[in-house]
Amino acid sequence: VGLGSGAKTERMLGLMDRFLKNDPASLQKDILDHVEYTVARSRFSFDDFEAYQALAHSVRDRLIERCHDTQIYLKMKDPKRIYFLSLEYLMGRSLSNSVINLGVRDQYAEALSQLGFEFEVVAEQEGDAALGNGGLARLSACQMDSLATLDYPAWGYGLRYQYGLFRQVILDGYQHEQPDYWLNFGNPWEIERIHVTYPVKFYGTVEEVDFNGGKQKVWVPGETVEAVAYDNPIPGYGTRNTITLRLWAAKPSDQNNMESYNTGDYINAVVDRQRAETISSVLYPDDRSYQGKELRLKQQYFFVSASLQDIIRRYKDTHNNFDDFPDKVALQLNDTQPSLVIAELMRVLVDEENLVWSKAWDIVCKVFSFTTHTVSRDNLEKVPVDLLGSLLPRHLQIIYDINFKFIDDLKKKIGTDYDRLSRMSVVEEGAVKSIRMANLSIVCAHTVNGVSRVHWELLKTRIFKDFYELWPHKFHYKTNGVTQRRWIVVSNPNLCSLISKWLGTEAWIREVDLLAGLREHAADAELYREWKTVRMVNKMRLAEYIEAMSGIKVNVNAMFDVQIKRIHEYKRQFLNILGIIHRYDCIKNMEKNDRRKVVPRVCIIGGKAAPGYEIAKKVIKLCHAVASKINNDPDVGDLLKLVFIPDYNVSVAELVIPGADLSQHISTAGHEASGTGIMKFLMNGCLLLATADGSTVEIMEELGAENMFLFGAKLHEVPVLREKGQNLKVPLQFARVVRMVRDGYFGFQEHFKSLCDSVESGNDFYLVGYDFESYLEAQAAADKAFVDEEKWCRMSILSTAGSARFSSDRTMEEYAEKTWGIKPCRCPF
Ligand code: GP0
Repeated sequence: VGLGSGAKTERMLGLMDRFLKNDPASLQKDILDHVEYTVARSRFSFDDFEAYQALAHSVRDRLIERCHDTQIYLKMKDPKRIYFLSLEYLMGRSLSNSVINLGVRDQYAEALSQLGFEFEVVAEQEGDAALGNGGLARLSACQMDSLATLDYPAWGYGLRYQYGLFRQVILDGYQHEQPDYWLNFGNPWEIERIHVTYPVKFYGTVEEVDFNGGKQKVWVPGETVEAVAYDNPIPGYGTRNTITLRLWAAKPSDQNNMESYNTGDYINAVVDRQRAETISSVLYPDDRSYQGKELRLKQQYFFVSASLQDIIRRYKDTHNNFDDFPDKVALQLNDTQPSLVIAELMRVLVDEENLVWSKAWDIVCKVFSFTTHTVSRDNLEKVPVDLLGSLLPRHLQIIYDINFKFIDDLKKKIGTDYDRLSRMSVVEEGAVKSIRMANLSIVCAHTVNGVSRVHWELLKTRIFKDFYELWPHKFHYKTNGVTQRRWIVVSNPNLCSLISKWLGTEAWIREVDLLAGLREHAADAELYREWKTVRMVNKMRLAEYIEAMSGIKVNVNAMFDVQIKRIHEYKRQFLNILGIIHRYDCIKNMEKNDRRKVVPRVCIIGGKAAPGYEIAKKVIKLCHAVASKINNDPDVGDLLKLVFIPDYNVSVAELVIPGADLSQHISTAGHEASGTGIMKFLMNGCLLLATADGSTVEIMEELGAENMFLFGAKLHEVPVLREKGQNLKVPLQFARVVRMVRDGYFGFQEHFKSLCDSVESGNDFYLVGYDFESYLEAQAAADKAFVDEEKWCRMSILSTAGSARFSSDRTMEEYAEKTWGIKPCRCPF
């Protein structure tokens, strides 16, 4: 039945809807029905996991209902849509988030409790969806939540990996990687769309054929794989709008080598066919390194091609030519991984839709916006021409054509500055001739966004200086943000209630600026008491987790000092550990009496190292070696503990962040494009010990430098300091702690040698030695503040109050208005 527009249809839809009831009794019946008919267990006997499955299916039914309503309404209104293309999403768990956004958490909790189950326990049964590496991937997830909540007509597109980010297992202090076959226990949050499939082609040749009296290039592909859609509903909070994250899985296609079935080798032909599925089988675990692997390139093109076919199919439902395409479609490139879509759109428009090049190019230049997440030229993605040419021969030609025209125009503007021309070229000549995906993206996108103000400065003055000078109007920034729904409401329910109580409203969950209202109460003794209680309860929950996991008993009155993020040299976990060694050394060398003055600390570190990143893995080993020394030293007792939390992921973060007193964000200035973990800690009232890098600079402006512990070389000092090399002065304490590691004080002398070498003077690229002294000063300031409980509590309240600007709601509004040109479209029924 086709739906018209107008009042009648809206009325009709209003009547049709809401046949799923949300009172506890209906929910209970629903859960039991799912126990019996979906999970296929007796309604008289099921365990926590089965309860989770049934519950999830009941929620899923409601999500599907809302998804349909949203899509029907959008189809009627046909607004401009934003299509968010990202190769990675770190969604974590979905249950709690969904029931909260749907506004049915308490009803479900009640229904469960009548059945003898506890909501929290049931929710713990869910595993994480870890289809991403780190900051970039979690950012995508936060942004999807905001897009849904703010009623934007949005779709997310990505890949449905069968293996998510590896599980980290620690054996003898060393990281081991285990595959994360996360679909083993089923995934109630996805809807398999067996009818939404597209062929994706690879390899083959390009041939010239006669067309309209001229010649036209056609791609004759060699292999076809089928992309199948899996829809993951993303519910908004306080709205019926539920958008879709559509992830593609690879399946064998019937269009492939039919003839091989006639050769008699039936079994091998089937096995061969099955190999198509490897395209979407595994997530690459190295964030920010590109090694020119064919499978990776296949993944990129696979997801981009299927997504674009889907987008064009939807557009064509209501249009019969491409004139309005830029008014109806905005395509967002989350970093360069999806950038092949540029060549693909050109190919579709020119080769398949028969538009002339200039017309197609005009469209392409209007639809793409590009966000870059990196600060360093070395991390930019480069695809070897040989690889691209064999996998996607037609796309390589198109990219050459785009570049030819770009360089031609550029010459007219800047003349024959060959150095600059070659720097800006999309094609890099050299030992391995490659395509520079960032240059391709900048040439084609109407807007290039950085992820913080500092990042934008770096784009303009360093990595993309040449492009900035050519097209200053293209360069902008949208400071990253995180969603307060997941990072306060879901993960810190006690703080959530407290905030609502003091603000007298829950409206801040949608209108985050209201959080600033807490400032008014920042001197209220009653709020202090309640705030401290909430924080203490969270610390106790974290302490229990630490003990269950590592057997280490920690003192909840100690300062919980946390650094959780991917392990990277530039993030300087090594600096943190050396600081801990210094603290330990000081305690050991104190008179017994003086030890009473030490502020007790529990240092918590967590994070994964890329499997091939040797130095990062050694940092993990060092952390364990130091921990085993400190934690077993009776001289130290409760004054200092060091805990490594294994297998850091989204759900671990949800537990750790609310329990942290102090968190560390200590990258060398100029290396963290933004940083988003820091925003989650800020929202939860955790104090920050940080360098003036990425978004921290903006946080400082919002909060006041006096409410954080800042240290370290400034952005402009870093290059000057590096110049000094061997002549750079480093403090004596630094030499001493590095020597302790070198001399085998913590064992494994040989193993830690290269780690120590990496910070030796003249070699210390990340300025660990140089920043050590000011790091210790900042740590001492934190100790001092912690002793003054009132002061600490006030700073904590001000942190939450000052976090509004770092909500992804604000980020998404900025993108919508300034970059994508889209408007909210709220489903009225
Ligand atoms: C940046 F280049 N980020 C990359 C990458 O390959 N992976 C990745 O996670 C991160 C940045 O390091 C960040 O500064 C930023 O906030 C995030 O992307 C989102 O923009 C650290 O979280």
